Amino acid sequence: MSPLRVSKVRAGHRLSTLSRLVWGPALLALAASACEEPRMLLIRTDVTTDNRRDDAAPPDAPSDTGVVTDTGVLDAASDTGVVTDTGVDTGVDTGVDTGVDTGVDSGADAAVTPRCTPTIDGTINAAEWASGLRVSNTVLPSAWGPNELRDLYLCYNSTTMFVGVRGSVEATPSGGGGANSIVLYVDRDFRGGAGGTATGISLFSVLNDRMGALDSAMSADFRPTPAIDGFGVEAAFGIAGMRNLSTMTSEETHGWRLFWPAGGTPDRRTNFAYVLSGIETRCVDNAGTENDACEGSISWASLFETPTPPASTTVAVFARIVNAGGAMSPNQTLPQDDPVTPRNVSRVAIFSVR
Ligand SMILES: [Ca+2]
Ligand SMILES: [Ca+2]
Repeated sequence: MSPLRVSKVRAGHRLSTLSRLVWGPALLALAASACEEPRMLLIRTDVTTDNRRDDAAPPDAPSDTGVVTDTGVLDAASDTGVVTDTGVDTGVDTGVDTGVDTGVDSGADAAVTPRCTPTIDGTINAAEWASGLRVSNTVLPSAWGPNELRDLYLCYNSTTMFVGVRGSVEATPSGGGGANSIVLYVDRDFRGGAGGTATGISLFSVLNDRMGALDSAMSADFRPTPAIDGFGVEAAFGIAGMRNLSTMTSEETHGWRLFWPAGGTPDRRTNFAYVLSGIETRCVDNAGTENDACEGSISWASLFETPTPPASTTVAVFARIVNAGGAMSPNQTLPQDDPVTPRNVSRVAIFSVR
């Protein structure tokens, strides 16, 4: 048998049968509605699962939590905006670091911190030296009056060291001979600085320059005691014979000398080097009164003979009166030492330069 042919015949048959099945109940329902109460409520009771649509609402809440993802996106956008701030920060940091580092380094390397800058005019005013170091002898009267050695002042600023000596010496001693001198020896780097090696003259007998009144006086054989460990002088300041004086260079009877470095040609130990620039020497002769004084200055560059002297050092100084030729000294000394043996040096005035 052919399925196709059988199917066509049966389809036509079933369609006519289905039509009778549909229309049959519809005619019965119309008849029932006209005669009875509707019974719709019983039919709908079977679909109770419809009530769960209300219960489905709470699970939506977790979905809302999922919106956090949107927050993440917003953060990403904000972060992008902050990139602008990063640019600004970079600029500020670079500017500040560069400026501060350069400034601090330059300042620290440049020079020492000034203490005071007295007026170098031969008149010592306590106020102009107030920030410096004052070293006085006691009330010990001079065994060589009117030759007197009263006070020693020391100070400095960033470029220059200053010395002041209140006292006087005879230009023509009553006992005959040449002028007496005030001499002040300078150790520019006491103990060679931190961890350094002491330099300069510690054995004074090697100082022997007999050309000129002041040089001859400075050739005095002083004897620093071993207790002053690391003391060695490189320079000296002085005047032979008190008088009014104002000069910015060194000459035979006054000014600054260098003894160091030794061993050159000529050797500074026997031919003291005159310091010719960066200095001042000013003295006022007040006829033997207590206002007799000399003030002097020397630049750090001239004292160390370098364009850029050390930024810090320790300077040690002592002063004496000596006769012509430097063989003898009176009892008054600065700092005041043992008055019985003024040729020995057991005390020096020390000041730190920073
Ligand atoms: Ca002065
Ligand atoms: Ca020295």
